[in-house]
Amino acid sequence: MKHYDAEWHVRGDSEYVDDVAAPAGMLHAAVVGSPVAHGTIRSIDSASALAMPGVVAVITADDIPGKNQLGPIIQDETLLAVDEVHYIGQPTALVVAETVEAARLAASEVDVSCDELDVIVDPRVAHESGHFIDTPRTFSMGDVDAAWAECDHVIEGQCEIAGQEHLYLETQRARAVPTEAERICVYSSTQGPYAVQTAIATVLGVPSHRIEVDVRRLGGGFGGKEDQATPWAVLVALATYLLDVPVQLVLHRLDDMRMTGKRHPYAADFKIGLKSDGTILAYDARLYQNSGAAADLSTAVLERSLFHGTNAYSIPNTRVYAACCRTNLHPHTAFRGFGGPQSMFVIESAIAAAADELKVSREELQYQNLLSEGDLFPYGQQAEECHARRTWEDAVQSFDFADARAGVDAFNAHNETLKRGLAVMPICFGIAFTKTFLNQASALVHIYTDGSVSLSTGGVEMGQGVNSKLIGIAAKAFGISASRIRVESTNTTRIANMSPSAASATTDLNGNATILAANEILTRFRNLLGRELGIHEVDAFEFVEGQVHFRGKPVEGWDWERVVGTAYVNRIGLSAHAFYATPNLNFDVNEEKGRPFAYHVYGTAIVESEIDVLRGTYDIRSVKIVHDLGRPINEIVDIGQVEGGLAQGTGWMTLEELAYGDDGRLLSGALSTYKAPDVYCTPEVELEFLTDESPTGPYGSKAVGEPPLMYGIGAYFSLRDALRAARPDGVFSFDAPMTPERVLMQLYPEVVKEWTAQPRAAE
Ligand code: MTE
Ligand code: LUZ
Ligand code: MOS
Repeated sequence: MKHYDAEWHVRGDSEYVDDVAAPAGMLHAAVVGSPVAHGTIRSIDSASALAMPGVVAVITADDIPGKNQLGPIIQDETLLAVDEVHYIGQPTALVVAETVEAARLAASEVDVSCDELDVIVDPRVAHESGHFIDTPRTFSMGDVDAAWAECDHVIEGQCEIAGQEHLYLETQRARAVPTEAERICVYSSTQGPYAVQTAIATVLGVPSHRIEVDVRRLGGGFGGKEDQATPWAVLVALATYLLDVPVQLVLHRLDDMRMTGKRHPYAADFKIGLKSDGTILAYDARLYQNSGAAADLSTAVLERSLFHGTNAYSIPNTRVYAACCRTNLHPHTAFRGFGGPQSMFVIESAIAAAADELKVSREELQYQNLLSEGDLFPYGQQAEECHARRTWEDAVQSFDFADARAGVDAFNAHNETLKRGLAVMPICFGIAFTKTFLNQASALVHIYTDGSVSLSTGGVEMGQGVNSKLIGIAAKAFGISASRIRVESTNTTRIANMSPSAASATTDLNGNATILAANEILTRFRNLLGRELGIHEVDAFEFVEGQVHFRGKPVEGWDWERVVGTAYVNRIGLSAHAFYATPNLNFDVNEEKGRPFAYHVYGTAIVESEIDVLRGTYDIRSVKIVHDLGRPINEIVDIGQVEGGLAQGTGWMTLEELAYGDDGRLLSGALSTYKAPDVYCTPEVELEFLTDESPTGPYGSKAVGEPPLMYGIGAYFSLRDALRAARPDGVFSFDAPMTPERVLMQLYPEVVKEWTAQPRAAE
């Protein structure tokens, strides 16, 4: 089955928030952001903006009827700034006008004047001065301090890992429409409709049942709309509440880049200890997360960094310390991988540093220390159905790693200006929200009397194909054709209290709820068939391609439509609502032990690259992956997720340079200065799937959304391997991304030194 939305996408028929015809009298909003990264507000002067043509209102914190309070975990943010501002672009006022242009022009005329305060942008500086969000945490296993004495080699190092812009095609946006009886319906491009509903109710000071949030689909989320879609939806709801007309806000790309948080940059220190045979005995890491100016999802992201601190390796003595460091940048947020990629980069760096020291290949150390069945993760969960070694072994065999290595060596022996590199990248990613309570979902199924089916769940379609998968699941559960089923928009009046579509768990959670709802209706149908046909053994009834079967044989004259119609006239309900909660999850935050994940997704990638040692430019030549997919529900969608995740991870590790000035200004705040991978960067990809049944995922499937992003880390180490071929004696840092500039700086440190020693010309 193809991607459910493909046809509408290609025809341009798919509707996003701004594509729906505007309701009569709709006004447009634009946000006034803080001009400074840290300061006390002296005044907000909106007189000249209000005098501009088409401007209807300028809304500030004083106009908020309920609580001026936001924040998904810790309520530490305002909707509109009061007294102080903490990052550039922080919303301070909202201009409402008759056109988008008038609103944006007027927003630039609102004068926010501030007395500037000290700005911190570096997480290490924030850490030293104790600027934390919540308290730092440590996961540990074994006795790290005692283990160093038993190590033959102890290596230390540092990492500096840049963040990443989400770059969803559809920027943040929302539309609010007043409906009767003081209710507001909000169309939001959000991964978390329930979070939006709750935040609006809080800010307006009204009960949740007065707010309806509806989401058809997103033009990409990638985590950037798990929480950070909320303020924009609350702002339009506030404007609608105050003015009693529909209001829409669409962020301009430049405002979206400037105002919204991104993947967290991390700094890290590591220490790794090995026996001379290559066994890793001890690992000690300190992770300094650049959280930005408010909590947002940072504490949860930090937790996942801790969970994935040792990636797919078994290290008996491990200690990972991690701190959310408060800086004066936009609050950073969820991004595909959710803190996992950063800590996985650190352990991969430590292993690379150890390989340099021991003068062995990085792959040798990686393989030797891979997780095996039954090994313990530092947080106390056991590796069950562990495919770390299997995917590695399958990859090196299927894709003939030895031959690839020999080819690279031969190439390098005969080329001076081009050098090739290879890296193997194993991944291990835990599936479930790490906040156990979020692992719940519900589904609402209606069957109409003509046999067509309407399915609602809390799952949000953001391009990842959840609707295609849910249709596949419902079709399989009912035993009918997929063409009979439609997935409805995600709406808070049909599905209450939904968890965000995130953590790669949307299909697992909502798909399982869908199966439960379908089974409720099927049970009614079986009993009905039993009565109609005078058969007691009702469990032997099933539908196969829309036809009733009994004990595996077709029952003449009884098909889906007849059963549905018969149920209707017999006054049997044709709707069901079901609730699912993932079983056997627990985590004790005092002990930092438990079983937080339903299962893990494994995989191994082999990445080959080529650098030009004169220009610093490079090419990722090929990526070959063995990925642990479970029984796929929709293999085409899954291939798209693996390839897309890989491209996004490779971009993060190689091209996408998120840079900030000391004044907290985003320097790479436009698409002219921020380079994301395009089709020309996309390497040849070969995929092989492991399709063992998952015990938890619907019909044995496994979550697929985030894990493949981390194959991108392999691109970094592949380039590093090529650097090593060019400079066998080179000393390379562990700073990401490995941009072409950085390739040159790694190759020619003496030149960099000379340059930086020269006094800068006055600017
Ligand atoms: N794929 C597309 N096309 N667009 C997206 O926004 N988000 C990713 C991933 N794949 C995303 C995507 C992220 S961050 C997550 S958590 C999962 O999809 C969410 O969907 P799932 O839970 O259905 O996998
Ligand atoms: N979001 C979240 C996530 O709230 N909790 C998680 O554990 C998570 N994991 C990955 C991505 N988003
Ligand atoms: Mo994804 S970072 O869980 O939205």
